[in-house]
Formats: sequence, structure tokens, C-alpha cells
Amino acid sequence: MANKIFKMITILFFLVLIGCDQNPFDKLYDPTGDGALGGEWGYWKIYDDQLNTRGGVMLCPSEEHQTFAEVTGNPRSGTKCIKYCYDGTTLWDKEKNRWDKWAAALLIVAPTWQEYEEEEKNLSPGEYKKITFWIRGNLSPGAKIRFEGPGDYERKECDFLALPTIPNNWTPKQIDLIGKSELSRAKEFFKIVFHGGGGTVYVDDITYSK
Ligand SMILES: [Ca+2]
Repeated sequence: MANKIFKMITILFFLVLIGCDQNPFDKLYDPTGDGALGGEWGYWKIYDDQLNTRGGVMLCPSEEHQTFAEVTGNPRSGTKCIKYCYDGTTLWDKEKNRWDKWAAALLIVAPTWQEYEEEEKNLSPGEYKKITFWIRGNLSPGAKIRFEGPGDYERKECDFLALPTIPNNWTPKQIDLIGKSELSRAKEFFKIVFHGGGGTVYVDDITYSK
């Protein structure tokens, strides 16, 4: 009888655990609860089958002519990956005051784009040296793609990886964090930028590591 009760309590405990709103695995990725890991971790998967940053996604220069979604077809790992498309239409760039062919999806530290200006995070305790990720997809003629760490690319304050093509099959890529990105005041975790035209890129397993 005691054995039966023990079993029931164990099952109940398990049901309570899986019924929680917060994914218990979140703690593995984000023990501080604010989206920044301490020094002894030095490894942080910011996207696997979900965004583990507690931050949001911001589309630039506007949300027109581009889509950012999680999809289930042929992910690199698990059940989902990111799919980001831009149709290559010329868009109005408010900051530069001109029409231009570019679009960007930003994984930001703020929960929403409205809070983007106010929010920043100190990622330096993680002592991160690179951002690794997997991609597949295609680019339209004349288009290029760039993957960026935190910071401002135009001001040359941003570590990045620029590519003239996107491989058809899942391929590992890496941004070396060589010090252009100021990790102590990050406003974004990761950025995908199309320029000169459009395309489709699938991204999975984005990881900060030592
Ligand atoms: Ca995945």
C-alpha cells in the first residue's frame, strides 16, 4: 500500500512539473532569469526549438515584404527552426532617408521592439568567443546575406559574417567575437540581414560559446 501511495505521489509530482508554464529546461539555459549567463557557463543556446533569450524579435526597416517564423519542416535539430524571408522589394529606410533593398530580423534583448531603445544586457560574464549556428536556404540574384552579433554594423562596432550565397543543405557557420561587438552593453543577440535583394534562410541552433 505504501509503495502504491509513493508511486502515485511520484506521478502527481511529475504531472505538476510538466504542467508548469515555465519550461523547466529554461533554467539550464538561463539560470539568472534575465537572459544573461554567468562566467562559469560560457555556453548558451539562444535558439534550439525556441527562443531562450526572453527577448523578442524586431524586423527592420519595417515589417513589410518580409516574414519571420518558426517552422517544422526539416529543422537542423529537434522539431523546429527559424525561417526568414525577404522578397527583395525596395523599402524606405527612415534613418538613412532613402529607398534601399535591405531587410533585417533582430533577436533583441528587449521583450518587444517598443522597448528596444531602453534595454541592454551585459553578456561579458559569459566570456563568449563565438556565435555558432546552422543555415540553409537560397538567395535571389544580386542579394547577399550577413549575420551579426551585438552592435552597430554601420559604425564598424559589430562582429559579423557576410556571405554571397546560402548553402542548400544545413551547414554550420560562425561569427568570431573579436571585440567589435560590445558584449557588456548588448541590445541584440543575433541579427540576420539581407541586402541588395531577397531570399529565404532557415536558421537553427544559434549558440554563444567560449
Ligand atoms: Ca531546432
